[in-house]
Amino acid sequence: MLLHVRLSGWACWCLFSGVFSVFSLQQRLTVSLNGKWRLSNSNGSLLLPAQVPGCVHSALQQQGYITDPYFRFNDVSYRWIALDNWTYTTTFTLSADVKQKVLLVFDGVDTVGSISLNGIAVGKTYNMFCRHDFSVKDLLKDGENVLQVGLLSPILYASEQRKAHTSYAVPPECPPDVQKGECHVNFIRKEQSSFSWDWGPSFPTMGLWKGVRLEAFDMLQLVQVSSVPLYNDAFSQWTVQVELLIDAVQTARGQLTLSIPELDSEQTFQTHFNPGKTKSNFTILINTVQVKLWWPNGHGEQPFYRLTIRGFQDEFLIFKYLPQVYFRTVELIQEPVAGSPGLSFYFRINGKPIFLKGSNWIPVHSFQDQVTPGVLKNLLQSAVDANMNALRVWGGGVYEQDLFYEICDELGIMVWQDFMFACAMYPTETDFIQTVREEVVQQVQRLKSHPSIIIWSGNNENEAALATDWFNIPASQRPKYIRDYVMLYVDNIKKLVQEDQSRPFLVSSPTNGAESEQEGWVAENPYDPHYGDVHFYSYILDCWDWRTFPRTRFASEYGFQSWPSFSTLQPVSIKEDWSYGSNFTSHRQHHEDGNQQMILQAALHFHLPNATDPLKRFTDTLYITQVMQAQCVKTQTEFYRRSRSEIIEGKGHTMGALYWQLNDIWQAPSWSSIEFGGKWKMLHYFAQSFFAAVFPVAFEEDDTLVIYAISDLSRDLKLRAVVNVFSWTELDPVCTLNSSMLLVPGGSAVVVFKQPVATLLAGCGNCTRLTCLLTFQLEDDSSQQGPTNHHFLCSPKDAQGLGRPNITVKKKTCFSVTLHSDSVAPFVWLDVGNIPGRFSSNGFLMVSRNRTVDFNAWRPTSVAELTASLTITSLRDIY
Ligand code: BMA
Repeated sequence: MLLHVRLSGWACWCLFSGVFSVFSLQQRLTVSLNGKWRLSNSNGSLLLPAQVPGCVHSALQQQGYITDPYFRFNDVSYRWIALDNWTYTTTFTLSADVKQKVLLVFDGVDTVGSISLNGIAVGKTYNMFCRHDFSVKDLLKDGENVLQVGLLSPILYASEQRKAHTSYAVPPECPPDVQKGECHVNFIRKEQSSFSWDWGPSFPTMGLWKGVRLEAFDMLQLVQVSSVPLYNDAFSQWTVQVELLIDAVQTARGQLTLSIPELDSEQTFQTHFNPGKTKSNFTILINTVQVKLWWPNGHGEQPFYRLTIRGFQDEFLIFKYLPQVYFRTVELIQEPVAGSPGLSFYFRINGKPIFLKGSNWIPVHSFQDQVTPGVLKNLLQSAVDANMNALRVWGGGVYEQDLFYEICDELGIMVWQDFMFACAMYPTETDFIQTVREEVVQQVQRLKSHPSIIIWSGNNENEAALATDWFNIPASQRPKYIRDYVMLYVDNIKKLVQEDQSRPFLVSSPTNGAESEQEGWVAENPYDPHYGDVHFYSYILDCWDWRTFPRTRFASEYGFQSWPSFSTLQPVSIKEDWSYGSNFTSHRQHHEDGNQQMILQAALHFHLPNATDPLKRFTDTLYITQVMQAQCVKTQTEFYRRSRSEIIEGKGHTMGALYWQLNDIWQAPSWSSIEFGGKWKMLHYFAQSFFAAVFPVAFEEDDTLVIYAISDLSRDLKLRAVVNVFSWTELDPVCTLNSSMLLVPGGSAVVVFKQPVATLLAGCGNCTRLTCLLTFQLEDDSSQQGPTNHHFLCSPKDAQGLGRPNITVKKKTCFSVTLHSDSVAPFVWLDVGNIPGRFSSNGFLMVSRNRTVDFNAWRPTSVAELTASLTITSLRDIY
C-alpha cells in the first residue's frame, strides 16, 4: 500500500535511512508517526496536544496545565496524573497501495497500553522495555487513518495485579513513607524507580516514550543486526558472529556477504529467509590475529573496524549495513587466591587484569523524553574526566538509549549492565515470565554489539534481600521465594543471556558469584568479602576510619549523601524553603534520617555552620555536606585502591571501586557526585584525583603513617614519596621527608613510606598532631607522578592555628582566576552559581600563597558574568 502519507498534515513516506544504511530494489518505506498527537484523560476534561516521543507529564507541562513537576512539592501535588487513564490519538492520511507488508512499530510504550487503528484493536502492551510491532496492512485505509493508544494508570494496574496475586505476597508492598511513593511497582514492567526511590520522586510516567512509525516492504526487511567478535584461544583466531533478525513476507533464497576489508576478511553464505521474523547467525573468520583492540579508558585506545554486511537475492543487492565492530575480550576471573579463603573476583580485558574505577548510573530524568544527547554526553564525559573507566547501569532504572552505549564505546567506559529488577521479589506467573523473556531477548539483541558492556547482571540486591530477609518472609515460605528467584533469574534470564558468549553473566549484585551458585543461587551471606562483589553502606560510623570498610574483592556500591548546591536548588524552591529544617528540605530527603545522618557524620570532624544570616547558614550547610561526602568517599575509595595487591587477614585483592552514585534524577540530597543539571559536587572533583592512574594514598595504622603508591599503568615505575609537613598557620612547609626510590610494578599498590607519626613529628619543628598536616606526592627521577594528596593528623575541628585564610582573587584573565591566600585553607570551593561548566580543580587544600584555577564554561559567558557570580568558600568561612 501507499506511497504517500500525511501525519497530522506533515509526514511522508521515506526510503528507510536510519541506523541501517539499507538500500534495495525492494525498497523499504517508513513513515515516522512521531510528532504532535492529541492527548486526553479518561473523562475527556483534558484534551491537549502531546509530543511523541513523550509522556503525559511532559505534555501537561509543555501545554501549561501544570508547572515544573520538580518544583517544591509538586511530586505530591501531581500524583493525580498517574492515577488517571490517558489516551494518545493521531491521524494520518495514506494513499496508493504498493507494499505487501506494513508494520506499525512502537519502540517503547510506557506501559499498559491498548492500541487501536481505525477503531479496531491491534494489540496490547505491558512492558515499557519492549519494542512492539503489529502487522496492519489490512487495517489501513486510503485517506484518513486514526491511531489510538489508551494507557492505563500504572498505579492502578500494579495494584490490580497485586490483588489478583492471591496465593502469596510478593514484597515489598509499598516503599517507605519517607519516599512518598506508590505501591507494587514490582508487578509492572516499568522503570522501578518511577514509583519513587531513596533518591528520587514518584512520577509514574505514562506515554509513548520512544518512536512510533510505519514500515512497509515487499519481500523482507532487516529488523536488527548484531555483530559480536569472539576470540578462540585454542586456535588463536578471531571470529565475528553476525546475527540478523529478518522479517520476510515469504520464503526467499538469498546470499549474504560479510567483509572487513581492513582485516582482509570476507565470506559469502548461501541462505534462505523463512516467512515471519527469524534470526540467522553467520560467523566470519578473521584472517589475522593482528587486530587493533578496544581498551577501557586509561588502558589504550578504542579503535573499531567497519563490517560490511550485504544481502543479495538473485544477484540484486537487497540490503547493506555497515556496523562498527570493536574487538576485545572479557573474562570474569573467580579462582582460588593464595593466602585467602574464597575466590578472586576481577575482570580481565584483552588478557589484562583491570581495576574498575567508577560509579553507578541512575535514570537521568523522571521523564526520559527530556534526556537530551547533550545531557548524556556531558555526564559520560564528566565520568571520563574524573578518570573513571566503568559505570554500572543500575537495575532500578531503564536500559539506556543506544546513544549512551555508543558514547561509552567511544570513551572506553566499561558498563556493568543490570537487568531492570531492584530491591524486591517478583512474580513468576506465566504472563510475567513471558514478557520478561521478550524484554531480555530484545535488549540483549539490541545491546550486545557494544564492547563497552562487559557484564550482564540479573538484578540489584535481590539475592541479598532474600538472604538477609529484608521482607520478613517466614522461614516456612522461604523455599517458595527462592524457587521464584531461581526461576526468574537463572532458569529464564540467565539461560537466555548465555547465548551471548562475549561477556559474563552474574545473577545479582551483590553476589558471591560462583559461590552463590554453589549455594543454590542464594548465598547465606551475599556480602561475604571473600567472594564476588559487595555493597556496603554505613552512615553512622566514622568514615575517616578505614577499619570500618569491608576489604572486599570488588566494591560495586558504597557512598554517602550530600546536598546539591544552592544554584541547583534555587529554581525549584522559594525563600521559605532555604533552611536545613524547612519542610522542603525534609520533603526532598527520601532516605530515612538522611539529613540528620549527614550532619552527624560531618560533626565528627568539622565545626558546623553557625552563621546568623539564615541563607548563609543554609548554603554553608550544603557546603559542609559536600565536604563530608567528598572526604568519606575519598577515604573509602583509597582503601579499596590500596587493597588491590595484598591479602590481609585473608581478605583483599580488591579490583573494583564503583561508588554510589554518579548522577541525580532531580534536585535533592543524594549520594551523587554530579548534581541534576550536570554541576560537579566536591566529590566529583575529588574523584578526579582519587581515580588518577598513578596516585599516592596515606593512612594510619597503630599511629604509624603508611603511604602507598598505586599505579594502574602497564609499565613499571620507580617512585619515591615526598611528604611535606605544614603548620596550619603557615604556607611554607615546616619540613620535607623523602622515601627512597622503590619499584612500583604496573597494576599494583605498594608501600613506599612508613613511619610512626610521633617520630615524623619529632623531627619536624614544633609540629603536633593538632598543629600540623601533611601533603604528599610521588616522584620519579625527573618529575611528580600523579596528583598531590593530603592527610590530616587530627579532625579539622580540633586543628590549632587553622585561621581564616582571607582568600582573594588576585588576577582574572579569560576564564581563569588566581587566588591568593594568607594561610592554609582546606576545602576551598569556587562556585559561579548557575553558569554551567566546571573548574580545573575545586574543593582543594590550599597550601600555597597563589593558585590559579581555570573555568571551562559549557555555554557562552563573559568575565564580567563570571566575576559577578563567583563566590569562594573554605572551611573556616562557615563558623
Ligand atoms: C543501593 C542501591 C539503591 C539505593 C542505594 C542507596 O543499595 O542499589 O537501591 O538507592 O543503595 O540507598
